[in-house]
Amino acid sequence: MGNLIKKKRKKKIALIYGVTGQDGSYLVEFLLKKNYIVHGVKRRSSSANTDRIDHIYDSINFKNKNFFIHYGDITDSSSVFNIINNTKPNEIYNLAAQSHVRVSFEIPEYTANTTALGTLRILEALKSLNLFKTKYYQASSSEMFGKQKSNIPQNESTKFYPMSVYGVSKVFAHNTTILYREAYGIFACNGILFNHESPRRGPNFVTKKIVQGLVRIKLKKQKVLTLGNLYAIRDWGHAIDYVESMWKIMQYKKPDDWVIATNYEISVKKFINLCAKKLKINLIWKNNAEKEVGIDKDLKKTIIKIDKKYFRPGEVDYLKGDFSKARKQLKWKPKYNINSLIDEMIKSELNFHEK
Ligand code: NAP
Ligand code: F7E
Repeated sequence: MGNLIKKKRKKKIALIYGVTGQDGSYLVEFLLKKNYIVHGVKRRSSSANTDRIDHIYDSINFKNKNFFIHYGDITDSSSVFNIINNTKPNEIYNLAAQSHVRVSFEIPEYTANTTALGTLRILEALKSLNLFKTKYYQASSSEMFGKQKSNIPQNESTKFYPMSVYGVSKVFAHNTTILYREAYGIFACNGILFNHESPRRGPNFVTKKIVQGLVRIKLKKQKVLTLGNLYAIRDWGHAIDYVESMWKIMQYKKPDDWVIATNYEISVKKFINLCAKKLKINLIWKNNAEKEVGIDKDLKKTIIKIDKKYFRPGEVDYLKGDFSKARKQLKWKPKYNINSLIDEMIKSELNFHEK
């Protein structure tokens, strides 16, 4: 009898903005396993942008009948309105953003339009369509904490001090989410996620760039890896763990804001050292500041150099998250640690070159 009722219960509908990104791709997999019908929004681009989800959605074979893709853009209000109206989702996950911090200094207005105003467009659409039962998840970011001298680790009460256009835009989106929750009663939540990585991470984020570079150097397909600030400290988790937290946030009895992190922090340089050790590269460091170099001691060759172009006009030096609220109320904790994360990223990179 219980099974019969379960079968008859209507499937939940989720709408994901940013479905082609790192987190979007893992979230589709997660929600399909939970028996959701999933709609994803992809933007038009002149070259393929669906690599991360092609294995789930295949337009020729229709591999998954519960997954649908729509063309749309978070900067286009009419498309946001129409997609939400046509899909009438139970849950919206807004992961769409110009998500690169350094790039946000170069395209500030576009970043604000996407990362800040995109949130407003979705919430306004929910309000105009009277969809007050649709839950909303906002991809907030530890980058909002920015410059913190003594507030370490950061939690839900830590004051924001963003140091980039991206960070400022995320603060706007975060506060807009709270406003629509309080002013209109929308079930709108913020997940304040610290850095999270995976084999699907974009190649211009530092962890992927390091793993990709060192593997290629090991295989003699690249000579030098050029980086920026080696001394920034981050709390790095795995995207698979973090998309689970997004879903848990949406299932909690009331809408709220949550920090999601591992509470373990290392510098970019330590991340490089861990990768080098796992790849059996005998790495030593020489010189300071912009002249600092990483040398393969066995081959007597410089394999890491610093280039000023990767430094940012405003830097975030130290991020470490306190996720005790999520641990206690959502019963969430990460399954991966920094070692298993790096192991998986290296393995995937090596597999790629073996093909
Ligand atoms: P990502 O890989 O850069 O993915 C961003 C997604 O947004 C992509 O699907 C991208 O589409 C889409 N997008 C960009 N501009 C758009 C537009 N104008 N209209 C519609 N879609 C657009 O980012 P991620 O690492 O998965 O992160 C997901 C979200 O979490 C982002 O909002 C990010 O800012 C936030 N966040 C990430 C982290 C992290 O460490 N990963 C931490 C905290 C918060 P294309 O594929 O076409 O580019
Ligand atoms: O930089 C330093 C850089 O670009 C990490 C996004 O997902 O997480 C991410 O933002 C650190 C910074 O991530 C290079 O200066 C050194 O201090 O990998 P990243 P991010 O800026 O922390 C937050 C939470 C988000 O929300 C964002 O969407 O590494 N670094 N050398 C470098 N960074 C890059 N990208 N490239 C370098 O060559």
